[in-house]
Amino acid sequence: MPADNKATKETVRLFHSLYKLQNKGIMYGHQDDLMYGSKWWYEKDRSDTKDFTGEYPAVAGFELGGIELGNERSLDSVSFVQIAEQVKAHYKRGGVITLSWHVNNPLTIQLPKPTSSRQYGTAWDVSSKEVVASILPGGKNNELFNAWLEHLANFFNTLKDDHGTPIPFIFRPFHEHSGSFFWWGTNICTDQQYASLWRYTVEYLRDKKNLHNILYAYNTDRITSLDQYLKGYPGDDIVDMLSFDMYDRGVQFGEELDNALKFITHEAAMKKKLTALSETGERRGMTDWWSTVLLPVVSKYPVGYVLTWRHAYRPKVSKTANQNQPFPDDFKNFYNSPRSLFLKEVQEAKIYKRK
Ligand code: BMA
Repeated sequence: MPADNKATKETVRLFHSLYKLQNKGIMYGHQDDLMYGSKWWYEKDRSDTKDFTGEYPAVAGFELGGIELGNERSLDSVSFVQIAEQVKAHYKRGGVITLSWHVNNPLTIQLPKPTSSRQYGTAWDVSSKEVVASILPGGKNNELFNAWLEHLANFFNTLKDDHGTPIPFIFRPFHEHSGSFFWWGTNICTDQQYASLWRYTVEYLRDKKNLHNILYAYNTDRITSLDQYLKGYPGDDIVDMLSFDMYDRGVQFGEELDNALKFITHEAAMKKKLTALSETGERRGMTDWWSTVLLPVVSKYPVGYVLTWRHAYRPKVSKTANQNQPFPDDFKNFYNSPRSLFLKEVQEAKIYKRK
């Protein structure tokens, strides 16, 4: 069951469908797949995954950084109105939606801008270790953070289908806590503060804003043990998915991934939670990464989905041979594997319908 005992029926069905599907195969997900590719920008019904395979990804990822400021566009210049349109379109098709949030830094964003810092005021601004403490109740930025959550909740409230029914989605806030490159990272706040931040955010959205269409994904960056994975874990009562991010940075990746999947999928089975490798990416220079590295390892475990990150829009960069197509040829081998699930298989599973 979803952690939220008031979860809408579509959300409950999504949870159960995903729980079942993770034993059947691994869904493919792609960040901003429906918004742009490296040479195109927001064209109706276009998708890099569909361009290359003929099919949409099973999971569509979208990014919300900037919504908290009331901006019209995300930090990646994507219009939030258009994100809402594509969330609706993908739901209508019967696909899965996941939302990430590179939320700005509520403390440092108030300081005068230093000329030298590229990270100033962003999620990546780790110049202060007081940020999380400052936004929790009693902290000087609590009101400000509430206003930011209000913007987030207002956006969530626009995610409804044609009948006005809230669209269920997976929300993965404060991601990659095991790293220290975001203001909520492991050396930037305490694990206790991190857990409180999570709890505060969920309670705000769920109890104050009455949003009951959200499945919450706990997330870390690379980790080598279950203990390390669970540092800062906010609790089974508010988490629906155990996820982690791991990019291939070298030959040891296969083993690291295997190890992490072993303890995370085992823990998820004990807790009856969903699982995902919520961000990954191929090793530079490899041409057969999808079929020889990723697929064999993820096939050993009940992993709900694997998502690769955005194809950043770079219209001016000249086209080299491998930029003429959005994926390497080997991606077809991943696509053709009976283990991988793209939109059609997920549509057949009717994940939002009563069984
Ligand atoms: C990062 C990079 C950034 C982007 C951010 C949020 O990993 O892709 O360029 O702004 O994700 O999508």
